[in-house]
Amino acid sequence: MTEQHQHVYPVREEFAANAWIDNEKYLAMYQQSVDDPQSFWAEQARRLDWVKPPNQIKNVSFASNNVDIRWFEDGELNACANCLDRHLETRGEQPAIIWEGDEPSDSKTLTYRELHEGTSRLANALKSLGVKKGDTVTLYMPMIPEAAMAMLACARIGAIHSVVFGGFSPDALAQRVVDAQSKLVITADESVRGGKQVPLKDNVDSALTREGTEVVDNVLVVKRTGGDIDWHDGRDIWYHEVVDKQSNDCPAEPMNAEDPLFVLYTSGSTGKPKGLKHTTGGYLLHAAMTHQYVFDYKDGEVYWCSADVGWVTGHSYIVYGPLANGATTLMFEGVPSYPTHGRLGEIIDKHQVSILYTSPTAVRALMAHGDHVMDSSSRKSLRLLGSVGEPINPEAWEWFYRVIGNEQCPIVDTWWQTETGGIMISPLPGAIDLKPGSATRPFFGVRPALVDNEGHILEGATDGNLVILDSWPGQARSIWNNHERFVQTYFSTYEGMYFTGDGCRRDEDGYYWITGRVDDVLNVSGHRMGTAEIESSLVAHDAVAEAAVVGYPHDIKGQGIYIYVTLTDGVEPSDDLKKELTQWVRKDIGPIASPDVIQWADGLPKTRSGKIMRRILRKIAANEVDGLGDTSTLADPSVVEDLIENRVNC
Ligand code: 6R9
Repeated sequence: MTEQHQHVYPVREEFAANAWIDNEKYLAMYQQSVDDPQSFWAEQARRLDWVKPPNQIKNVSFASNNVDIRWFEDGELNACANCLDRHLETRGEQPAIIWEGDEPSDSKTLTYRELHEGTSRLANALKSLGVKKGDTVTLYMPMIPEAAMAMLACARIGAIHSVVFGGFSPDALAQRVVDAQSKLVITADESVRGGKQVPLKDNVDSALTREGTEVVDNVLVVKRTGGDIDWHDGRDIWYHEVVDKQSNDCPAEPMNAEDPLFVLYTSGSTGKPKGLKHTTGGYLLHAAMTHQYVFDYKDGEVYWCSADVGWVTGHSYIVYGPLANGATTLMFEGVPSYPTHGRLGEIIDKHQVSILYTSPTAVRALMAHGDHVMDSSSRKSLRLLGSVGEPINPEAWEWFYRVIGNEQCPIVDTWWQTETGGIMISPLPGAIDLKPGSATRPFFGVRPALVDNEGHILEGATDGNLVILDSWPGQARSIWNNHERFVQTYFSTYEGMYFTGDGCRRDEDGYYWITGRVDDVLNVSGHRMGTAEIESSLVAHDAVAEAAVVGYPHDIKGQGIYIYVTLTDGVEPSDDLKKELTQWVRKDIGPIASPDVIQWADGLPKTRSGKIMRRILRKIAANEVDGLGDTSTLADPSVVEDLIENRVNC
């Protein structure tokens, strides 16, 4: 860390004076939340509308022989009613969703009343198609209001949504449909991003030829572009045809607080993607409360989270958190670089956005074009900025602050995970002084700790593995159909603690600095990917005998994907083969998994027991070949020289 990055940005007095939470309040509330979680959360739970208010607040075991997480377990509520119905009386005519299309000329606003009506109609349509409480529905959709409506309509009738990011391939989609056993898929003919069409319906068609997908009875198709698509009579149904004829009256199903709200797939260090199971009461409370306090959201403000609903950030901070708070949430269909790199700022001006929540990779992509990319907008409406998805390097933080925020807006660097449901470590902007690059301090009820590799808790300023010592309401309860894997992945590394998979440093002020994954998970442009997933895709190709995937530092994406490939005997390396393997992975997993670099390797560095030493491969990819460390345990140390010699510059 160089001198310039030690810069501290103190909370501004005028900000603190108007903020929900100032420093004094933060300290008092934090203390109460960890000293007496039962009473703290009993009180906080009142921010939701309960059909039956809970008496049981927290009932949790992190013991590896009995991981059991329950919050508000005797309470009943409906997440959709909390996001829509309860606002109708006071803010029925207020914009709930401002939608900005891919083309700047294309935007529209849905009031709470309109969103409620559309959602209720869709909920009735789902019922008419035989979707029942407890069924799963897979969503593979563009960033259009129907995506939010589909999530909420599921919640309304007690169905469990599984949103699959629209950039995933047919195979990846099929895998998730089969794992969740969805009888219904909701999609669109095409999505539009950056002026290009993405054939969502075609992808669904091809996904549904895969083994196991016979479970799908119907595909509901939103007409987004009117593009040419194939039609399977009896299976495919136009969204507007079935939704328009429904009544707009659909009573919200009372759900137990611990009934699942959604499943969301994410990558791990091993095996297939896992479906994290989130439940209703605790998740919604955590999403709503963090949205209000971390973004210091005030009534009437326009708030914009630029994530996709296919990721957890979109779930918690485009849909559930903001809508539970009666906020106006902006939903953007396109990309920040289309039609020009000024688009992000232009959207902020056009809709008078107060709060912008985006990713370091988006900031770095703009930064690469120089300060003038922001010249087409004033961004005077902005009051607060947020960052999520990966560590934000201090240079990008400073640029975000200076150029996008005109040196007027605090930045909340929010650390959390699909598994945590909502924000865990982040500044509260009226309470915590900022240090560029640090996610700073824990949110209410969150007890982070750093442990060494043996699980001993480390005190004071130190580096370590980040764990969370006690449960919080938004925590995932399990992995879909695989509780054992849930226990294995998160609760068996360090007994009695939730292991995040992240490395972290705590400084002398007790600030947390996330240093990145300590497992075999890559974070490319804020997207999580397991190295094992990409490797197993590659070795399925006839030309590939063996493959090892590592991340390397990438200026814009944070991490790039570097692949070492050993070819099958007799196969000749060539640029065409590199292209073919790149296409192979894109097709298998999706464009987000595209390799950045492929290096041919005659052999891979392995221990005598056959384990690939990724540490060495990571160093070579990063061009840190002087610090390779001990290579004496390798079965054949000579492969390392060969790899260094043939390193691909990146
Ligand atoms: C919300 C989300 C989770 C992983 C997480 C960590 C990284 C997220 C971060 C951050 C540093 C931040 N991460 N936010 N690292 N600073 N502010 O991104 O969920 O897709 O599950 O990724 O992302 O490594 O473990 P998810």
